[in-house]
Amino acid sequence: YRASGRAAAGDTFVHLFEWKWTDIASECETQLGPKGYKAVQVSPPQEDIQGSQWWTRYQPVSYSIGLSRSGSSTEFVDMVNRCKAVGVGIYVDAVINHMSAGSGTGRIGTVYGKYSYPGLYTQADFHPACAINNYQSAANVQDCELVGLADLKTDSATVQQRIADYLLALSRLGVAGFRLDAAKHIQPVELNGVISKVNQALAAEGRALPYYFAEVIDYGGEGVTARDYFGLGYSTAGAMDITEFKFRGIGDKFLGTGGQKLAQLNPNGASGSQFSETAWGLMPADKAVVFVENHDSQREGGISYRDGAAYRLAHVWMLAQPYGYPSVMSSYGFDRNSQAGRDAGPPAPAACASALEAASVGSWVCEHRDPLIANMVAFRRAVAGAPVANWWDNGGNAIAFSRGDKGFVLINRETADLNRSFDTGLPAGSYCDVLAGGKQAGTCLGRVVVVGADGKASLNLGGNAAVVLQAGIRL
Ligand code: LM2
Ligand code: CA
Repeated sequence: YRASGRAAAGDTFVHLFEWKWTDIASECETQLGPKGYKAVQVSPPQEDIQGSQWWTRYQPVSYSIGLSRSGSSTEFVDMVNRCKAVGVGIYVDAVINHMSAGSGTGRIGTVYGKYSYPGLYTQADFHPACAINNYQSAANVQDCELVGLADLKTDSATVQQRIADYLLALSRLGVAGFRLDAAKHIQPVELNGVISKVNQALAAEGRALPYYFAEVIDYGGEGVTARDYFGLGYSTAGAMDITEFKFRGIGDKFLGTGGQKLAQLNPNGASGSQFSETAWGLMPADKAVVFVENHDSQREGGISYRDGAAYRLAHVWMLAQPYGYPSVMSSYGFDRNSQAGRDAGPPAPAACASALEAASVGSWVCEHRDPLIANMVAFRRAVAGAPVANWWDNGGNAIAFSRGDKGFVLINRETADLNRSFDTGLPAGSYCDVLAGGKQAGTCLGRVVVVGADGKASLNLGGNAAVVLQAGIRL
């Protein structure tokens, strides 16, 4: 059996954070399919606690997808089908480690208490109450309560089956994969129990198996490591992937935090100043889901749409280099300087901001539509498998490299212009800048770059800009 949502080298997915199902369906048809995005991670669809904050969705009170802030179950199914029809899978954010922190009435009317969810879980299905307060202890992290959320007794076969039933129901609707929320807080063997139950049932029905990626935050120095989760999901199908949070360190190069610079992304650079799996202690490339930011980090002060050029260029680089399965975050504007601002839920449906920098509180940013991000999705697929070659840097914040003889990337994060000749690795020709939209009706939409018979091209590029060339996209 093949995992239907599993990524091939060169794939990219997008996280449409808090988007409505109906809007995602049309986004698949008008933007994501045409640009080549493999899948969309959607916000948790199950019934949650009431409230206007975005994070209510991380407090389940039942596994009904009848009506969430993103829409109805009918709209959900329509989204799955319409996206699938244009080649875009849906990845559901599966909140399966815990339920709510308190008591009340859920968004669809479920009357719940902490540890008591009618028809689903009773007190016996939860770990005894204790707070997560010691990240050196795997037992504390996995069997106690994360910010007071009722922690499911995931060692119990009945609990595993209940969770599996939720994932099965979604899989049968055509969902292509799952982000396993807070996976670090579930023991690996227990997570494997859940996945095996899902995969075995789907295999028996002759259905494709979902793609899984576990959210395991591992920056080092804790009792639970990402490595603990390697090999999970092998029981019936391919492996499960894992979020590689250390990759986020690349954001500091683009922001110039503490004097960091792009030249340090040279995979063959001087020891202690290079980007490589070993130097950074990253997990193997075929397991890693990578991202510049996620919905948590953008609220914790990390790089985001506000950073404009640095954010765009970080994405050009993430999508141009070969490591990992990249995820692009798509956000709405929020005030990061107040708790209420950071907690604020999504704005009413409206158009995307005209540019990242133009996004304001209460508007949708739509990072995934930015030309420097969206136009890299097809490039990544086109150069898949080709190694990084022809590296050049200025020792500072200008870098260039090729992907074998399939593509060439120049990023100038300096403020000054860059004017010199580059080894592009490409065959001779007149190439169209991919970031400007490539070629249409026989003409380049942006600049034309002439590559000589020696593979060299003279380029004059302004500050905070990039040029990307792709084999085949030429006059
Ligand atoms: C995650 N990954 O492991 C999500 O990426 C993250 O966004 C979730 O936290 C978390 N795990 C739980 O699924 C978010 C949010 C928290 C929020 C929780 C639960 O970042 O701030 O906690 O969802 O809704 C909120 C309050 C917190 C309170 C808690 C319980 O912010 O102050 O703690 O609810 O009432 C007492
Ligand atoms: Ca747990």
